Amino acid sequence: MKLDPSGTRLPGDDGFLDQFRMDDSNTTTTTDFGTQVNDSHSLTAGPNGPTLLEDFVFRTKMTRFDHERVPERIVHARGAAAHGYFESYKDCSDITAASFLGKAGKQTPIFLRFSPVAGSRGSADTVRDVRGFAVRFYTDEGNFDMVGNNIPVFFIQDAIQLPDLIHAVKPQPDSEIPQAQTAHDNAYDFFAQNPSTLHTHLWAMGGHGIVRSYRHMDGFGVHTFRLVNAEGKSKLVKFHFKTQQGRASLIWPEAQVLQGQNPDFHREDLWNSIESGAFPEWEVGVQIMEEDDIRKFGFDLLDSTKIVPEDLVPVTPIGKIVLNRNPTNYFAETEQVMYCVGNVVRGIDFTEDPLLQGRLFSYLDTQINRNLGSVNFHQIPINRPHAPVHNNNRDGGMEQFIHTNQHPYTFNGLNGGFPRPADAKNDKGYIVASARRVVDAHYVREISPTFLDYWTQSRLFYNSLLPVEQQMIINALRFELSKVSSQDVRSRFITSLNKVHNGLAVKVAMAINVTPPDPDPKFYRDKSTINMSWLREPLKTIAGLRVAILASMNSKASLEQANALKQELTSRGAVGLVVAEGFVEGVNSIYTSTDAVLFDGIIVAPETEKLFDPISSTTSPLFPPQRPLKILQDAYFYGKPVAAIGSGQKAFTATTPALDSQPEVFVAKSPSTDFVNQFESGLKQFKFTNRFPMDD
Ligand code: HDE
Repeated sequence: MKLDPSGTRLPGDDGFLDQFRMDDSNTTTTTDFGTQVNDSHSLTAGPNGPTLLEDFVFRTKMTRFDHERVPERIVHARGAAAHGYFESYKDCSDITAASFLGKAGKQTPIFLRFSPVAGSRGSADTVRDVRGFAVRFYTDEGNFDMVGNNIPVFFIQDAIQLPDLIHAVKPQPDSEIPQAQTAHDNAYDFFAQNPSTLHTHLWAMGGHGIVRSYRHMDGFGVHTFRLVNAEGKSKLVKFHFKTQQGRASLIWPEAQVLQGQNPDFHREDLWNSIESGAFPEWEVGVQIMEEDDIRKFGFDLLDSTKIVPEDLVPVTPIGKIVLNRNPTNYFAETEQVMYCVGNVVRGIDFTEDPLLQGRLFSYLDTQINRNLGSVNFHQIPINRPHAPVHNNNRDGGMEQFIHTNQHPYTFNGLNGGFPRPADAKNDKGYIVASARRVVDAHYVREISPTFLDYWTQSRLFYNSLLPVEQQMIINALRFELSKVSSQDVRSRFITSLNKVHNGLAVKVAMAINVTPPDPDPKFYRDKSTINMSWLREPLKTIAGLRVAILASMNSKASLEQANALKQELTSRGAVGLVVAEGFVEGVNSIYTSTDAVLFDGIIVAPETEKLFDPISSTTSPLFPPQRPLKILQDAYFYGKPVAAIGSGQKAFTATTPALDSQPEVFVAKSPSTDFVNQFESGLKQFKFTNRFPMDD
């Protein structure tokens, strides 16, 4: 149980999980069956003899260990999650009967799990991939799971293609190489053959595939859903979760180094932010459309490869989510949370999107596999609704309840007819059959003709980016395709890309030995829209951003000023860390284990000249050759804000190029408020993109 310092529960903590917590303080070890034992030594036939089969203490302990793992998720295996709450901004009963949206200020507990898609549980956080954004709302009328992503579109249009997509992006079947990457032949073969993948692929190649942290990305429901009010009137909606930290992404060279420097970078960021009280927030909103709008915008609202541009339909805010508590036990909560797209509550309904329809089957099915065949996964504490559960479902592996009703069938007369099917007279919060109508049509096994334009929105996305973001896509595709060995696959992919944008296709082609294609103008529509870019807006807050202050343990003044700066930055919400050659008082990190990628900004403290002198730093036994210089220089090339105080500015002359002659670096005689203000605005700008080379 996490309480705030005043001893009261944090918002969203209704105490539900407390009944399942196990506190071992001041206890003696027992077997699983309650017998007190000493389990630190096996039972052997004499001090040098074999272990005895009758040693139930050894056998049960080892058996439990042997069975500790359940199958990892087939996709989204790696993840990090946190508890928090949703707070409704207003009474939304005009559009939905959902009770958690029924009143301004109403709070509902949530559990939100973030996850890259392709890698296995032990893969690195900063791989290039889509990120899952799965929110469970424990509403007073049952669980609502919004199992979304950080990219608003998806690769395919029909769920039956998911096994193909995932087989293509997962590692090679024979060697299981490469891990958590799409930079290989199978993935690009699939992308080239399936143009529906283009739009999502471009989002992933832009910064949205290598986010700075889970806190710095948006979430999307992706499909069009329905909201239904108490009168049964429905609207079509797209769900949005807009980060209140601001959008920020890494660039590929730093993301790659981070995979080695700190494979848990995102996990740690989320954990530390919450522990430090910098609770991440997202504004929840919906784009609201009428039932008749399904094909009004020139594309099909049931096609998950399409966004609804926000300049056509703005997002209406309906509430916010806040994450304020870390899990107590990773396995019991983050690993065992089992989201189901089919978990909806009254007031929320599905659409006929064929991707969504297939997901309604898959999640429930996969949870049964993950729960080792048991259908009772919903009885695990993290999966239990906080609303009461009564029905005639019975038994199955690991059943937790002792049902007293001896007449578990509907309709029974012998148990008073209970549990009674919900009805309009007695129950206000029950789901009725949707008012949807089925169109009279023949069975077909084909994609809807209204889904067939794969290029207009891919180009819309590309057109809506800043030139520097377009360059990131070019660089990303050059990198990815350089790992594809089949010349056929490379050519086919370029042919497909050329239908999005000739300039893009040509620039990628020239790096990978494919003949640059001629334009294919019949596909090109030159529109752009808003909110596609992650670089246009500065960050809203510097909370949780990491700043290294490079100091020297051999100078008192250096450490003093570094610590003064650290304090000032920390008071503004950032994480200031003083780095020096070795650990003395006032040092948080040492050069030998520090790298530019671990920080969002760098400041050089005074009296550090010797560290940056190429000769002495090459010879220092306290850190790898030239490490302080490399940190400064790399940070500059990664586009991070860099600064120097007083004589620390001498470090700027040691770099190539010499940073003292570069615009956009911060210098000051002393760590004045003015200086910190400027540096803070540099952190909010996040990336100084003038430093990134461009094709033209
Ligand atoms: Fe998933 N997806 N998916 N997916 N998905 C799973 O369910 C599936 C899709 C998403 O943190 C699996 O519990 C199908 C879209 C997230 O636990 C599985 C299709 C979106 C998570 C599955 C899709 C998602 C999953 C694997 C149709 C964004 C992790 C383990 C093409 C809107 C949830 C599991 C967590 C997980 C199936 C496509 C998001 C196999 C059939 C589109 C965030 O059931």
